[in-house]
Amino acid sequence: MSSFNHQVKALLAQHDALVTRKNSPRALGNGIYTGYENPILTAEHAPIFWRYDLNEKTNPYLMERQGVNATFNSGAIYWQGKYILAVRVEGVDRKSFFAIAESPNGIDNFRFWDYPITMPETERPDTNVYDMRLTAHEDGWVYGLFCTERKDESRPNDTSAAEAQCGIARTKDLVTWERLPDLITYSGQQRNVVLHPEFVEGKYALYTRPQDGFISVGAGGGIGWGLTETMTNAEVKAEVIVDHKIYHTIKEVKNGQGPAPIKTAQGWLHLAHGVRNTAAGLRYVLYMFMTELERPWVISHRPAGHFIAPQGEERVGDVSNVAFANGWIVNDKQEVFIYYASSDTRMHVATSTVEKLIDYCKNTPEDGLRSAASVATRNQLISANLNILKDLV
Ligand code: M1P
Repeated sequence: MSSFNHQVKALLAQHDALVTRKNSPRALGNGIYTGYENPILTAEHAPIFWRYDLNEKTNPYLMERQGVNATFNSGAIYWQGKYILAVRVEGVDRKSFFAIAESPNGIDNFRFWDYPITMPETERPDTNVYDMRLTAHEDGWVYGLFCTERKDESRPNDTSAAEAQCGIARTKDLVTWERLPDLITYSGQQRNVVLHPEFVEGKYALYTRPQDGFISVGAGGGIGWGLTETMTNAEVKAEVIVDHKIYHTIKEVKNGQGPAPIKTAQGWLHLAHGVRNTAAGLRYVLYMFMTELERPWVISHRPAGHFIAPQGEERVGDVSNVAFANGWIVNDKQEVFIYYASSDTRMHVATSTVEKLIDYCKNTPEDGLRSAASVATRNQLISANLNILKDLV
């Protein structure tokens, strides 16, 4: 065998060893969820044939011609017994695209399908697309809502001036996607828009995130809610904020709905991200809340603080100190697989159950919004625990 072919085989073997590596639970959990030792997807999980030209004639040095920089912010769906992610893959050219990766068990052995998603464009081409939320809607379609980013043409001399809006596509097989017109709202920009899985008052319901600028949400912001008659020409005429950003909390600067909420007998479970500013830059963490079953826009339970924050190596990456989630899966056993990205670089999983997440949302104290209130809440826990410990030891 030629040395070239030998090297190709070595690359393929190394890739296969990475993809098939077993994942194991981290030793000590917090009772709410189980974390796992390894990321489930990294840039190196992208197939070798996506990155290298494997023809010796055109690539005698076996160069990685089209490198992949990151695999992160993934939508998720349980599909024909498989755990499916619609991954945000970012090439070294900084362009993101979507690609499906599937796993038999949800915690390891994620393998990309041969081709990324070919996402049709509207008459106004996207510069960059990312952060797809998948919703299996009761109308029978699987919708993918994502951010479409384009140059802000009103500021032609500013090469960083961008505009974010909500792109919409739908599919029946996750392979062929029908692109629909972008969502129309009456806010400046939109990111983190998510389709609720059921009709509400006979209409499609959307969680939105109005923002004044591309990065800064400005004076507004918060997780919004609005209805649209149709998804084929989606338009939210009235947006109301249902989860506000709040001073000196984990969502002081901005927040955004994560994946579509999970329906339970006791209400809807929500996962979201909250952002605060620090001397070291923005810090993104995940938090949860529950909304009423019949009124999914009305919050019934708000556990204080973060649910998942970036830890250890997760804190470092292209955009450090970020935990971000736009996908989770409930399987037939009511187990929940929470797919989160760390620092805009790689994907992880944490597992829990519907029962545990309801308990977490209902029985974790709310944020009292003052240090004194936090101490009072903690003191109740301490005195109750000291009574128990007295009898134990
Ligand atoms: O870089 C962190 C995240 O920033 C944006 O999220 P948000 O709109 O809430 O600020 C998105 O670009 C997201 O993709 C990214 O992970």
